[in-house]
Amino acid sequence: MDVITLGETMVLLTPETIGPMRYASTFTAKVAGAETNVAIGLARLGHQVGWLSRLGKDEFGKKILAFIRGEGVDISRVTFDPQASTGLYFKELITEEEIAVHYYRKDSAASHLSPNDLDEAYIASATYLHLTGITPALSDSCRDTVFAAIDWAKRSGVTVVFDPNLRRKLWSDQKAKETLLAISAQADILLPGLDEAHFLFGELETEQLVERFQEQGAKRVILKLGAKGAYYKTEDESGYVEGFPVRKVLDPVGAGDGFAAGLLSGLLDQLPFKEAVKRAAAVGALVTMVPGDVEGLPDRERMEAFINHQQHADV
Ligand code: KDG
Repeated sequence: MDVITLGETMVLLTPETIGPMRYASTFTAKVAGAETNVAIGLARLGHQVGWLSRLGKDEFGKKILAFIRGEGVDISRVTFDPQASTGLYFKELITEEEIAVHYYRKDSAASHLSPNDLDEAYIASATYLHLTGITPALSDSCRDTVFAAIDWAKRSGVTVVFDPNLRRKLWSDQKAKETLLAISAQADILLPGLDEAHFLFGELETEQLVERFQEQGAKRVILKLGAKGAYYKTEDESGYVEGFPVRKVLDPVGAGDGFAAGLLSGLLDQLPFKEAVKRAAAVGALVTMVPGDVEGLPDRERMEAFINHQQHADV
């Protein structure tokens, strides 16, 4: 495996009408979850990727499994839990530009993930282990699972990639801070957003924020700056990468996951670090142009055309 990821995936219900959701009568049902968004992004770019999770033994669980499998992600380590339901998530379109997210995932099947669900040999087979800060927010056993997975990865020389993905609806600020800092400190590659870095360290400048993460132990840090691109710092280089212009952002949710998929794809293709960050910015931008969390993730042809078109536009 090139990349293994673990975490919760839900059925995403989006009203077909704009406005308060109480007036909505029809919804589209899609599949979304930060970790499988990344997995799908990587699979579309031709990489070998596996997802480990639990689903409810219900129709939504079956829908998710079929969808993720259909995208070419290895689902051999996904189990069905007969005692709990698959999580749901609603994306309310308050106005054309304003989105609110509502979770129905308390006590979901995935929140019962525990270290016993981990397969050490499976993790050891990967080049990268991708984790997000959503999983430890779901329950204590999920948090233990994340730390156990990191331990296994470290023991086997697997590179740990962590996206803090702060979701304040899921836990208290204090618990989020403690846990996200503890995991960030162990990350070989850390992918915070600017808001998350401010949440953890206060209103410091971009470069100071990255230094703070590195002082805590993170090795390579890429701070995502939204439409402005990203600032990255590794053991031996640092720099800014510009964002790719997007004519109209139709749905920003999932852009960070696209960024992670683009970065890992670039690193797996042995691109120089800066080029991998550029690929990350390109895939992140492409995701925002299509409604849905995964629908805008490009295949290789689309990604290359987008990057090349932009490079010509720069000349
Ligand atoms: O990163 C996009 C995710 O936020 C979305 O797909 C749903 O995993 C999700 C979450 O917990 O918010």
